[in-house]
Amino acid sequence: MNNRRQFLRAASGAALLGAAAVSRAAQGAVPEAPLQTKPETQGPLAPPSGRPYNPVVTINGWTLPWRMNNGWKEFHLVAEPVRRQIAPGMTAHLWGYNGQSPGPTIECVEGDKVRIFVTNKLPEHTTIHWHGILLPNGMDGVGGLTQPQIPVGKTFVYEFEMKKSGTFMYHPHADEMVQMAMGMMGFFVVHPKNPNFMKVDRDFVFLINAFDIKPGAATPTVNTMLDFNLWCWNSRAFPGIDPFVVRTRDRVRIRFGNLTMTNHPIHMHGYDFEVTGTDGGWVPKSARWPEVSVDVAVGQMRAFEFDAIYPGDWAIHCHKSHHTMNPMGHGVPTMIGVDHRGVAEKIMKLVPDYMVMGERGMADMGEMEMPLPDNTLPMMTGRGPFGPLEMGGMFSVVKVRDGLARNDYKDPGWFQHPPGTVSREWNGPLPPAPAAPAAQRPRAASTPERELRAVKPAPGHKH
Ligand SMILES: [Cu+2]
Repeated sequence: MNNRRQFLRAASGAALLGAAAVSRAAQGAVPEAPLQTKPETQGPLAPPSGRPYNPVVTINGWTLPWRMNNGWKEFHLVAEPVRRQIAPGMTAHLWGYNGQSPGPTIECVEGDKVRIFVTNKLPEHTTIHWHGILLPNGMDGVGGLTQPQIPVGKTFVYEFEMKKSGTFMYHPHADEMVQMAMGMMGFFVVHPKNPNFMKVDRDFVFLINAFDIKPGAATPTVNTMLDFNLWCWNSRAFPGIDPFVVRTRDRVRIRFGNLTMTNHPIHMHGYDFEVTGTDGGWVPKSARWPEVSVDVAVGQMRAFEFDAIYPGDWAIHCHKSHHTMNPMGHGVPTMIGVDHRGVAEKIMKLVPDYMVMGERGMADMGEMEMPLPDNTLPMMTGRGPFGPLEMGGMFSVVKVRDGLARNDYKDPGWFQHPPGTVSREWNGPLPPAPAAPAAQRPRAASTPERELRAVKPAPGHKH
């Protein structure tokens, strides 16, 4: 983690040019704004001061350090252009906070008095709205409605007391569509005052975001309304999304918020779970029901919990299948069942590299080495212990393992299956095909009309 002294020096240099980011007096009062540029999951930040709590782990992200100042917990966010590796092989030019999109997770405790400095290093004005947090109206961060916009180069301060614990987020309420389409958002967790309330052993958080970055480009198309092509968790797409590493028998919570323009049914394999929280608060026990998928609508947050009693590599993904794909290839026509060998031969005489795609489905693309434009992810990619995964976008793995240390979030590698527990090819005799019960045999009424017409009347039959 680098510190921000360099930036503050640069800012005071800029003051000479009449574009002061922070006034000299304010500079003395503003805490450092730590910077993070590594895309890997940074692990929990144990609270060095203030009330005790059980920290969260931000998937491919980090938690913003703070300082205590006369009973106030002080944070410093810097809104700025950033470079974010979406997955190895592709880096996007986004806007974010403190070196990354999304910005750092802010963690504090119910009852805390929080002061957040926001410095605007974007090329346009901004604000921050604290989504779901109960606060004075003037701290709500809606540019033009509850405050003036934060001009380029200026620092504003937000101050409020945490009235309740829960799962929240922050994002601009300024140039709405552009700033979120560029990646400006962050997670905000308020821990309960009693660390034993809703206590879990592992608590993961991430934001769901989407970009429209044309193959070969690096900057999102910001005026896109629905047709996004990069489906991300914390501005990362598979295989760039780190695994959720869990110790067998841990109580686990996974929390996420949706800042895309469509809903995402988040599905986890191997377990059932209960939704225990939303951005509105904790769900009482009597109001929970079991699920294996939970849909998260636009602008919503969900937290679910389970006891990790089944070791394994359990997929976790959005259940919209085009959300587990990367950009390339969606413009390809469906060729399943089309025999175009003759056509391909003719075209290959004209275009030597011509490649026929998709006549048996698209699975071959998981393995194919296709020429891609620079800075572009393959549509389906990633390898597992049994071959190509044929995935992209919103996909990761919950890795439940015996014998991990309490705070060990290192990737433990692939699951070692107990002998005889993996699906395998069957080489023995097949059971005879069962006869359909009489009730299920096709009746004349269900025979397609075309076939009915083809049936010739029996000799001597009269209409
Ligand atoms: Cu989705």
